[in-house]
Amino acid sequence: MLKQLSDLQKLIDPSKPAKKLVLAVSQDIFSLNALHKAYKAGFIEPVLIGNREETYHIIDEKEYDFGDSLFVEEDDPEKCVERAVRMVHNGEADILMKGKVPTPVLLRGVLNKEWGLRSGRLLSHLAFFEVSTYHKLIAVTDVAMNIAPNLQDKIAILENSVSYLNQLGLERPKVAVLGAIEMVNESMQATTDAALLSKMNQRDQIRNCIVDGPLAFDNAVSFESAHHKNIKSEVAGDTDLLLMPDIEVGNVLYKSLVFFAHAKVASIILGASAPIVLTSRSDSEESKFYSILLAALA
Ligand code: COD
Repeated sequence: MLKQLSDLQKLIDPSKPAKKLVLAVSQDIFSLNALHKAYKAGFIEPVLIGNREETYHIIDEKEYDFGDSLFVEEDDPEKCVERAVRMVHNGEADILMKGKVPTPVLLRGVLNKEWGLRSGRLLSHLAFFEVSTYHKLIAVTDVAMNIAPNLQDKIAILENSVSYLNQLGLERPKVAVLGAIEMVNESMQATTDAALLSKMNQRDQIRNCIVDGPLAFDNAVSFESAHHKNIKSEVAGDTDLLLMPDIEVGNVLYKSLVFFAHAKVASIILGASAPIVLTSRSDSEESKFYSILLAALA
């Protein structure tokens, strides 16, 4: 069982070569701090694309040594994104990472039809939280990419996340599909979608996991709450993955966990032709480091 984000580091195979990660718009102190740590730990070989003066100002001030890593000069953020995405598209790099550039600018590059990282699947965001009040790492999707997923999108989001969790060694992760309540109410789309996803899972249309929903947040994460409401569920109180109804709920939960519960977080974009590290500017250096680790494990 994965209890802490640091447990992820034990899953890295030191006999495998370092993965090449390209940082788009590299003049970002937090990304460079995390990248340097990953480089020193030996599982990442960085490529930096960005403004030379600003990037080297940070590197020199921090006295970082990136060895023979490649630096590509490009001042315009959109061109930076294009060059970085093209490198991954062409197989010259394994992982794409967002530097000092707005999320939609990076995502539009990733979705570019000619040189982007489309794979035919839906791209989705998966975040892992280490919260002191929960007994293991809890994954949450999608808090940053898909704005208002419909049922088909939720199936694709689940498949991306479950397949990644399977890869990390969770053979049948327990998935709670969240609603405001644990009963089906046809006026609440999240609850009807949740009930359908649970039935699809029972019928083997969604595999390699145990899905239950609708569950309200309290009974998804607390045995006592579930017991109190007389909910019989294999998932309630022991959830590995929370599926969010939409980006608003997801993003507010994400920020609440970090700001109110002091949770540690790491995240990754799945479903593209290569893993993408897309952390937000407010994420800590540690969070960015673990996000790089998630991408290296993908
Ligand atoms: N997976 C695969 N293809 C996609 C996806 C996806 N998740 N989203 C869009 N596409 C494809 C569409 O099929 C279409 O072909 C093309 O991309 C454009 O689709 P639009 O018109 O919906 O795309 P945009 O450019 O308006 O928006 C795409 C974004 C990812 C930029 C948009 O969904 C978005 O802004 N998401 C929220 C990102 C964000 O602000 N996150 C911050 C929270 S921290």
